[in-house]
Amino acid sequence: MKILVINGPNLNLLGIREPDIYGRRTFADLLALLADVAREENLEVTQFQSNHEGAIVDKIQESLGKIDGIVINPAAYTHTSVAILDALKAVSIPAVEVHISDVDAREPFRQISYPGMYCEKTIKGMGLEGYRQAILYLKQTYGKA
Ligand code: CA2
Repeated sequence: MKILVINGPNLNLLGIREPDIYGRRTFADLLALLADVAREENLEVTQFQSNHEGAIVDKIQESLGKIDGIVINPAAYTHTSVAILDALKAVSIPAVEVHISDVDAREPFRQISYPGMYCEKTIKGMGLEGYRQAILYLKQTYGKA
């Protein structure tokens, strides 16, 4: 099973600033976690991070026919991007949204998610472990027995 993990703007800075909100684990730690899950669960997991909305839309479009499940943390684009929502709808690949922080406990503007309107599930406030949970959900729901 092929899973694509997409990370939006500034997530490459994880661990460098705002540890009170996003924790002390770095982006490199996230990549290591994804590699561990892939090995343990016998999955092909690829990761794409971009600070550009159009690049994320392009990546979702390119996934058609190649990827079985998408895990997406759209970061700030969560709260603004109809384009990412439309791309997810267009390819119709099962998707799970992840947020490292508990967005519901933060500013009101973080409580709307456009990509989340397509995603089957949203995991929030679990730190980097949320990515593991999202991948396991996709494997359990869509992986071959
Ligand atoms: O909690 C999450 O995962 C978020 O998607 C993170 C986004 C934020 O805009 C969303 O509301 C919730 C921000 C990612 C920025 O990450 C940084 C990491 C280190 C230092 C500064 C920003």
